[in-house]
Amino acid sequence: MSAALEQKADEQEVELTDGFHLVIDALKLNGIKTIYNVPGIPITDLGRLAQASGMRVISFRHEQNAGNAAAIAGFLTKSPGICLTVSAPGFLNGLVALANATTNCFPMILISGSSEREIVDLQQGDYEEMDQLAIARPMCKAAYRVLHAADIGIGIARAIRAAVSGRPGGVYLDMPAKLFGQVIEAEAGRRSLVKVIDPAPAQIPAPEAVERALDVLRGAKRPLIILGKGAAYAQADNDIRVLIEKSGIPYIPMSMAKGLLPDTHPLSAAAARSTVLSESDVVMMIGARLNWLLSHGKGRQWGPPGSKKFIQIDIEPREMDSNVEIAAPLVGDIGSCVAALLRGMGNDWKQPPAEWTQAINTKKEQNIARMASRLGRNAMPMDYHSALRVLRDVIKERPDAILVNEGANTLDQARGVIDMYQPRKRLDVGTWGVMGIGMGFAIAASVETGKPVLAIEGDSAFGFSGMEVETICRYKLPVCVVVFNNDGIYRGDGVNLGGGSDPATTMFVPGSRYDKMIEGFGGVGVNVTTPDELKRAVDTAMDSGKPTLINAAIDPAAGSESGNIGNLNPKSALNKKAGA
Ligand code: OXT
Ligand code: ADP
Ligand code: MG
Repeated sequence: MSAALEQKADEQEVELTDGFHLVIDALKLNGIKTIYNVPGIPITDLGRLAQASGMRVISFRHEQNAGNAAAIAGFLTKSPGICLTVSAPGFLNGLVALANATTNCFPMILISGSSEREIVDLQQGDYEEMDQLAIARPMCKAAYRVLHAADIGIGIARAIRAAVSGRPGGVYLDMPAKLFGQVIEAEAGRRSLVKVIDPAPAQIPAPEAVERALDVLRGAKRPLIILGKGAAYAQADNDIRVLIEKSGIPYIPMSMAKGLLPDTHPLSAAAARSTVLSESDVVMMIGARLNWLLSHGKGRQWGPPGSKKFIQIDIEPREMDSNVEIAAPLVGDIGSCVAALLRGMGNDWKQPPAEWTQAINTKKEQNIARMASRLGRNAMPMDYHSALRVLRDVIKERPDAILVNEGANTLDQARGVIDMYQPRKRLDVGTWGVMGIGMGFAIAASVETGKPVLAIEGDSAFGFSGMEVETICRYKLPVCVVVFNNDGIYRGDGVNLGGGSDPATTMFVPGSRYDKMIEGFGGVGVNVTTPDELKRAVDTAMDSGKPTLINAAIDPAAGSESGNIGNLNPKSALNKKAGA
């Protein structure tokens, strides 16, 4: 505090505030109710004071998990999730989540305390010294530093607007330690705060772009709609459903768009994925990018070159033509674009030819029958399908539960087997296929929605964030974690090609008991070896709402290398021992 301000405060009893309180006031003014953090220098008091002010502050064991929690909170609510970390190492731990949020178009703000600018810039070796702003900048949508308490309001306003407007993403806000202790007059502080008006303004599509898209759609004989997680994020659920049903166009949901319409919807072509991708003549993407998950819109999967026209609805103009030519770019927010399409369709829309929908139904029936026969087998030890059959039933019986899912086989098989019935109920590894989102996503899903959470985790995937079961127990969250324990990454029967006594690189301790972990924190641990035991244990957990971890023993030989994306896994042609 300056000497002059101190004297004035003493003499006139002027009310004062400081950096800590201004950050909290600025967040609260903008409707932010929760902070996901790991305490430490210089932000310990920020978390404490935020809790004292009535905010919910969830303290994690590792910043990456706090960051993942903030990111998925952003996806679920359309308001930026806040992650708070200490300087250098804490900041770096949070950075993976910030970069992942940006890649997935989830709005979040990483607020990190940092060391003193004067010392950092001269590289004089401050406590946890690092030029965090420079490091964060290429990893996120925007990065700002606040040096003066009077700028905190504007700094947080800029961060919020940057996170949620246009294509959502991650924002970094650097707050040097000294900032928190800066004292100013409370009235000046109040005046400096900014309530962001209309943080994510509607982006209305151009009428001619809407007409162009409708023209291409009208000309289609074999149309297809692809719903991506942008469509789930947009919360235009009803209009999207009406668009699909009124147009009669079959659709496939990308993984996190499952449930936008119930997966059992007659127009879902998810079970005829290859057929619709290769044989469609017009494809309309709604909030889905033509990235690796869609083979970049070209190649064998998409049928002969030139056999398709693409329509793309996206808020980001530069997404258009990023991989293939987009015949009808529809730039705008999904809510506005879908509403405009619905208005333009009129009342005499012609549904796609019956041959197209019949061909899809035939393929669907074949794949569903194939899946049914795999689900019907009662393998012992359990394989993925026998375990997933009962978890499919759990979600059918409890459609408002949130499903978190990561792993390789555990991810790919669960995505196909478990039908989702409501929007934004399936949260998974997203665009990067990143392991480690599990417990952070589960915690935030529970905190933000109050709904029960079922996390289906590969044993490797779980290991990336497993320590957070303590956090789940500490906050008594209704989270049931099922670890698909096949003793390793992809499979549990790897061999050491060198012949030594070390285990193979992809192996874990065989027969591990992950259920024991949660018992140490007062949660419920259950070990299961049959589908019946698994169903009983999950039902009990979901009924009780008690933190539970179920160790489900899966046949170590049941999985395949890299799950469904083995084609992306390079193999050495010289490695004869690996059978290449
Ligand atoms: O149409 P056709 O005939 O082709 O059939 C398709 C559908 O029509 C049909 N289908 C159905 N049939 C009947 N009924 C229904 N309901 C139905 N639904 C669909 O099924 C087929 C297939 O359909 P699908 O699944 O839709 O289509 P497909 O072809 O698979 O789709 C392509 C993709 C690309 C869209 C899809 O595969 C996809 O979304 N994939 C995502 C894959 C992904 O992201 N994987 C995670 C990354 S793998 C790897 O990187 C791992 N690592 C390395 C690592 C990572 N990732 N991160 C970090 C920080 N460090 C390291 C690690 C360590 S995974 C991993 C751990 C793995 O071990 P775990 O122990 O955790 O897990 P386990 O493997 O279980 O041991
Ligand atoms: P998926 O992995 O499900 O295919 P992606 O993450 O690749 O989905 O794509 C999501 C797309 O949605 C991004 O290109 C993003 O710009 C877009 N998007 C996100 N929110 C909106 C919105 N409200 N309106 C329009 N587009 C959006
Ligand atoms: Mg495994």
